[in-house]
Amino acid sequence: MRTKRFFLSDIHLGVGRSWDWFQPGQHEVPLLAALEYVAADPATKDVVLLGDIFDTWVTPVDEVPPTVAEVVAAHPRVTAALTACARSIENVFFVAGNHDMGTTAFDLVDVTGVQVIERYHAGLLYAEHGHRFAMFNAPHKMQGGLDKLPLGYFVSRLMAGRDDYTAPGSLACYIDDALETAFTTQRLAESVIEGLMELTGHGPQTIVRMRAPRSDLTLAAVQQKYADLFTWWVQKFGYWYALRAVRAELDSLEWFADREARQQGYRVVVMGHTHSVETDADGPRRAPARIYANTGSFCSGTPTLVEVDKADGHYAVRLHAWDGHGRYVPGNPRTV
Ligand SMILES: [Mn+2]
Repeated sequence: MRTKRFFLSDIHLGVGRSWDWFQPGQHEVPLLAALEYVAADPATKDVVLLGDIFDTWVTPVDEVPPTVAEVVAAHPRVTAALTACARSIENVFFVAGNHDMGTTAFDLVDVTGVQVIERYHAGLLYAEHGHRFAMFNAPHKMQGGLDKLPLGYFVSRLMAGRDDYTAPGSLACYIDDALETAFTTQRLAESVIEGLMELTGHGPQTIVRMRAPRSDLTLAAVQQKYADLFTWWVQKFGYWYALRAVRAELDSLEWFADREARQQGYRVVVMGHTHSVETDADGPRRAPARIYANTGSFCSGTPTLVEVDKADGHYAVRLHAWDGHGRYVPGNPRTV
């Protein structure tokens, strides 16, 4: 019986540039090993690529960022491993994150057998990347139109290439002050960009190069574009939700995962995005009502997979971590 679902996320494949978060020399072996590992397990039903698999964001402001198709072409071994995986199990699904926002089946035409879906549901198991809950990375819907790039996109462009920018939360130490100011002035986006301009030596007239059909724009225009970000979230979701959405940038998506579980009745919610691996069970000890698991990342020293085994009406959730010596080691399951 095929009852296991494996989730992995935040690979951040690039096109082989020095600023890419995925460095093939360091990260390709564990990634290929993970795909073989899940494909070889006779109980694997689905593998879910849970977003930020391809990175079209982390590119310095004076370079034009790559497309998903260019990223795919730069990784023939990964593409082959995904194709092989899709052949040996029932389904390989792709759910877009923020760094690969807008990826379609057409972009993945060369990754045979990978199915693009918006969100993953299997009974009371639910998974998505999770960026829509984080204020800087949620698709930007304030001004309508097709351009949904959030403020976080420009944060990535400004921070690309810095040694201290290795994960979404790593800007926390720079924007703390900006956030404090923001809560009194409500000029969140302006303060964040201002803080990052100071840090990176850029000014309001610095131009961010974009790929057509998008137009290049200045950082002053970026500040203008997102000026009402915090106010818009407060109007749409309320003040406390908006505050949580800022905290989600620095911390965890747990509050949102629990909220989804409560409102929709899910037993298990899996998300990625934060790069911090987590399994959190709520409810009475030994019999938690629900579990939130986070897949961590594949562009770090310890790549991690989340497995959810759905059998006999129960869900067993466990992490599998790379041991640094060629193997994945399963952790103890939590059952709900
Ligand atoms: Mn993400």
